Amino acid sequence: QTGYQAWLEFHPVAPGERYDQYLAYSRIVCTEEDEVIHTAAQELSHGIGKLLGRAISVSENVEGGAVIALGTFGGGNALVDRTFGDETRSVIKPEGFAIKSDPASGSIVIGASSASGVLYGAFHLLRLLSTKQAVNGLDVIENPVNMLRMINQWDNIDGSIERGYAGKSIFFDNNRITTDLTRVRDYARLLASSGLNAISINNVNVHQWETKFLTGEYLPEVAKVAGVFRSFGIKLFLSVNYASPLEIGGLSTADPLDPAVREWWRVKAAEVYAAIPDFGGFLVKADSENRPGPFTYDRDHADGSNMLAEALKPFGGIVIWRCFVYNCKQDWRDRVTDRARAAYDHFKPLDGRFMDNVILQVKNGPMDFQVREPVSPLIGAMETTNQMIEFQITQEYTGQQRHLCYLVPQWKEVLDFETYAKGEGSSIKRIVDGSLHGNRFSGFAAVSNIGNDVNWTGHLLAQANLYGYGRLAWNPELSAEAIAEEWIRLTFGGDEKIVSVVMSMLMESWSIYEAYTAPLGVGWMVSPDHHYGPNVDGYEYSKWGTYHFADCHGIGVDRTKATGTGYAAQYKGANYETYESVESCPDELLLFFHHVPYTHVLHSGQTVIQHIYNTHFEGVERAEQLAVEWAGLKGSVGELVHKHVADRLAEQAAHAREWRDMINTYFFRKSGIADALGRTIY
Ligand code: BDP
Repeated sequence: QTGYQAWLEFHPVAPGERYDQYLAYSRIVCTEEDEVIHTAAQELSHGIGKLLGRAISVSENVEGGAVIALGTFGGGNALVDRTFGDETRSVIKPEGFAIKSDPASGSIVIGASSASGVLYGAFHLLRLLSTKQAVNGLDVIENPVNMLRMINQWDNIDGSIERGYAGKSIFFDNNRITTDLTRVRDYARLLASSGLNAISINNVNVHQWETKFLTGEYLPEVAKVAGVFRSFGIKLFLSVNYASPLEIGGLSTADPLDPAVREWWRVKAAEVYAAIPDFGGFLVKADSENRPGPFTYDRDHADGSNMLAEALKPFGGIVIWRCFVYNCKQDWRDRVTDRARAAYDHFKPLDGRFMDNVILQVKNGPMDFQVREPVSPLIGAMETTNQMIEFQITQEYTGQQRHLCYLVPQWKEVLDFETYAKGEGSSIKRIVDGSLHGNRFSGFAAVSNIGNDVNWTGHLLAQANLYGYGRLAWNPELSAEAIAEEWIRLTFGGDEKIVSVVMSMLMESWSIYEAYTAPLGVGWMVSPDHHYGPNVDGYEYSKWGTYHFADCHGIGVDRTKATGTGYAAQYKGANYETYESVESCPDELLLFFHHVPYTHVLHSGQTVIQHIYNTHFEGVERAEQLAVEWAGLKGSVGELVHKHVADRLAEQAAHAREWRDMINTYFFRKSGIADALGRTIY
């Protein structure tokens, strides 16, 4: 057991469990000639075959005995058509599905209005079977809540992955697109089985070579990759270089209002669609961290994105335009320029100017995927603009897949956050599912955490984040616990001891990581560039806009309207007041919004300095405890997997001690205040 199969391991069902019940289905009935439906039938046959330890065939024969039938409504599968009446059909959305038991034949019938709906239905049924649930009397209706459920790869053509912690790219190698697409296919299965439907395959930082993806030299190869994803109902997107007309088009400008530039993009879009008829569209990082963009020509981001949207529109393509735009060359002596403000300041005034096939992709927080940040105030603030949220599955700032950090609880908090964008009931999840503002396009994007490591994610338990992201994008109402439990059962089988131990490890892990790293929402304090490990002042005197302002009196960033950068005023309604006031600001975000003395007393009753000491001592104890809990599973999980995770947890504990000692010593020396509990601080 290497972890390669991830949540599609299909552990055998033991006789005496549900074995006999599952054995009753004699074949899989599939009558439609469609690539995705065939994938669905094959997946069922493969999965059930492994669960039961015997082959189950795919047939077109509808009549006779209990079967598993699948197909689209009106698509020619008689069992599907007689099982689902108009009432059911009318509530199934394009990618949704229904699963129903047919009392007459004892069959299970999967019906959907599209082929991808059938595939999601097949994976749903496999999930039920793999988690050993009863499947007689099924009556399931599922629709995805979010339209776009996307993964962003940050892979480079040389095979490296920006912020990748699980090996090299599975897409690219040595300046070519990989020709053996077996691994890409296996990845597509993992994504589709968790509910995802879109992928951009190259890094948002598009350099010279990747710019050429839009040329005849690379398009045929990109088309082959698109073909692999197509058979799993997943659309392919490319990250594009805003300066492409200059770099590969021979033009002297990339000015979005220049007719020659617009024409160049129109022709380019037509070429791309000739190669990939169902191409998704372009993902763009512009005017951000030294990438080119419309600012060079004194144009704004509506001009820039609309130009691309116009080119893609005839083909049904979309432009996903990132809002991670800020000044990365600021003067650290300037206490007023606030990076947290930047996305809102740049984009909010442009509301109403974007074409309807532009989507703004906004990071979950205003800074950059820290372990704790407030929710971005831009999400929901643009009533007439399509928006989607961007999460980071790859653990750049959360332990780089050497530390355990199950991120679903963090994402849940973000999604449940009340923005008051349209008064009460304006949660983030209702904005990104498009329902609050009635957007044409919306959804989820996230940076992937996979590479060519045999277990995909480096740390085996980090697979839970990839799986959880897909499940949450499908249905943000699922709880973090429910997703974790599903993932554990699918990955490790049904042993209750494994379920309870791994569940508690996952559910504690985010708070443990937060405890021994940067305190109270202040963020950063990591080593510059690679972002692993503690370095309290690593970013303090730099150009990146990431400061904590610690001195001998206190710490934190004053982002109030009254005396600080004014960032707090970007929030609506009660949120503004809550964050503006040092009294009402939640403890976990105190230092994000306020500069306070070390003796400031938190709602918890502790002073800031004592909180720092306590959480860092406790964080280490809790990290050590993770290793103890896992040790208790020796013999219950495969030996290789056990050792692999044990090694990572040992490194995490050692590294947590390094964090503790550096942070505690730093603040002890700065503040001169001793630990009230008298523990050793160096
Ligand atoms: C930061 C990463 C950087 C990315 C950037 C982005 O450190 O590598 O290019 O975000 O999102 O978190 O564009």
